[in-house]
Amino acid sequence: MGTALIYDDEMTNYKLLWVDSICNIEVPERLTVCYEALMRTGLADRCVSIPVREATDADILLVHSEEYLEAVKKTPYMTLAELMEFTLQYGDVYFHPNIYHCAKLAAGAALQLVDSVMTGAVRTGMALVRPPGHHSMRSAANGFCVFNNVAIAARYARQKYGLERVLIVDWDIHHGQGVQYCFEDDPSVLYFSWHRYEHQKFWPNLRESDYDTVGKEKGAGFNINVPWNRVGMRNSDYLSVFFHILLPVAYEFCPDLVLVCAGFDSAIGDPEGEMCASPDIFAHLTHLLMNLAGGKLCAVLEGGYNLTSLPQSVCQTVQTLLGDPAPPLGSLEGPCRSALESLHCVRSAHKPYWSCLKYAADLPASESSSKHDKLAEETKDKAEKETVKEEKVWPEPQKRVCPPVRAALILPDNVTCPAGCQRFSSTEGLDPATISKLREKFSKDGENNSSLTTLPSLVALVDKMENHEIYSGLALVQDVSMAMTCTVQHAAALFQRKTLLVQFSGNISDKPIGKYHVPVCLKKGCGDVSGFMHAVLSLLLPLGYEYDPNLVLLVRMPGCGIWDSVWQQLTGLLQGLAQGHTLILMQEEEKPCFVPTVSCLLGNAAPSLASLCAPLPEDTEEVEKLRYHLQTDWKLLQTTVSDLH
Ligand code: Q9C
Ligand code: ZN
Repeated sequence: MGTALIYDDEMTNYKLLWVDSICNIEVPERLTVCYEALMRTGLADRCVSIPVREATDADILLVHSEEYLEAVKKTPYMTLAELMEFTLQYGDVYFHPNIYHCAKLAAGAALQLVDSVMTGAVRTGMALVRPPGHHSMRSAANGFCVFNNVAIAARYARQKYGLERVLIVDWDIHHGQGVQYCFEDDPSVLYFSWHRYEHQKFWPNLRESDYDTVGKEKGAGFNINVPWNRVGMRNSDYLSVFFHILLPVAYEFCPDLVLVCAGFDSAIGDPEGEMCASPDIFAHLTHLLMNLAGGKLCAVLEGGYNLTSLPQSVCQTVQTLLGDPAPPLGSLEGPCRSALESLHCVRSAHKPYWSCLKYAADLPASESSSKHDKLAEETKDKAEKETVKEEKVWPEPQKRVCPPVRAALILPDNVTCPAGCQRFSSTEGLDPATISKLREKFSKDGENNSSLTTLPSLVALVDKMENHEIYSGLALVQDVSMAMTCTVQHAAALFQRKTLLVQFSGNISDKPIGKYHVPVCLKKGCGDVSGFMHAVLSLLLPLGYEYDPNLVLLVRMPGCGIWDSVWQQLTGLLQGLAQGHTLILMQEEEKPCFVPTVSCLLGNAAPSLASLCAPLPEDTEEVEKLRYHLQTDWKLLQTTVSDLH
């Protein structure tokens, strides 16, 4: 199933007509550079191109007042002086005779995208639009925004398709206060936003952008604000917030649709955000959201003002929506002190509302640490104001490798190979010495034919992954333990020990915990879906990302009792690591689960899990205990400042 790309040149046909040093960054080229980059890289051709439409009055009235709509309707007929005066009643925005038309197209593009995804014409998509939307309010334009494209899309999707829950992820660097106001008391729309805040010193300077604004009445808990109180946040800060706040809550919420306020002013080089996250982080943010809601994800452009990093970030997002495995991020540090403070504050503020946060640490009563930070900040600010901002430079994202074979399968002869995969049984290219060595090592019972055929194939498959001829693989074998030992030994030599081995079994490991050995014992095994997902999101993924493996070996021991849909989630999420080099080992008897697993290897989304109930307290405790134990070695596991050693 495809990826939609919605774009129309017409949305470049308005611009700032007077001098205004705040609005001069919102230029038509923002859109043209993105589209050109998508064309140049061939990504646009791989997408399904969907035409825009104008949003109707009824669409716009889902979010905005009649008075406001009628006022904006008059702008095409205004003189320059009248436009300037009209603009003055709003903050940080400009009008142009053609902006009303473009704003209807921008909102309409978001609705076309929702329709394409909800009817199943495509699985995901992105709309490249101007003007952006997330700052506009019921009766006000604001922050370059006229109509709230994503808020309208959320209401529209709820109404037209009867959706019960919509998740809005706002990774733009500004707070989408317009979206917050729209859904504040509405538990059917979960709004998540991170934003440059600097203790309210950054625009739009609202008290209600802080972490303790969590939603009202029935909507309490369904508004999540993550304030960034320092500039310069990096990839690891963004990922920490995904692992320890957004993803656990999103899986518990269980959305029917994911909408992204996809602003790229959160990337390095942006004059507004002044953050340091690289454009390829958006590949991972996208990937991590793509297994929610059965993969139904709509990204709608918001901000992004650096004309170099903006198109790079857009390409990373679209390429991930197309299903290409995410690029390597290289070594990540832990989150910085200020990010940890925010993480701690948000988790404790949302603790009453989400069972995944039930064991989050409380804030110290005095809030002294954050006061310290404020003081430090003020001294730093003074120093900074005197130094000139220097231009940031960063390397262009590497071209993402796309091996010709997506999934290679080692199967017994009586099992048919699903479409889109390659049956793999090859010792070609292996030297005979390797084969006889394998035979020596593993043929304990002489006649065991798996050591004669399966093991050499496994070894050859790993080699081809290393050479980027194959992304991922799956083997249905007679003896999983033997296959695992063999693969680990071979990969250790080949990949310099950068293999992430994820093993599921019904047995308890007798080896003690160590930096490189993390046994997780869940009370109901893998039977408790929420306990299991908690372990995956807040323990396995951060460990995996910080370890940065070249190969993920996922082993399903017989009788591990893991549900298919959970296993599929795991398979999907782990493909963000090692550039998608995932090798799965399963026992021949587990055939029923093999087709769904292969589907995930092929880049299809895992089916949505049912809304998660509270995990067993013992399981959460076990995971939290491990996280606490390991966070000196693995910084991405930290969630509070006191975790700093
Ligand atoms: N330097 C969007 O990104 N000006 N809007 C802030 C502080 C307004 C941004 C001034 C920025 C609006 C969609
Ligand atoms: Zn923005």
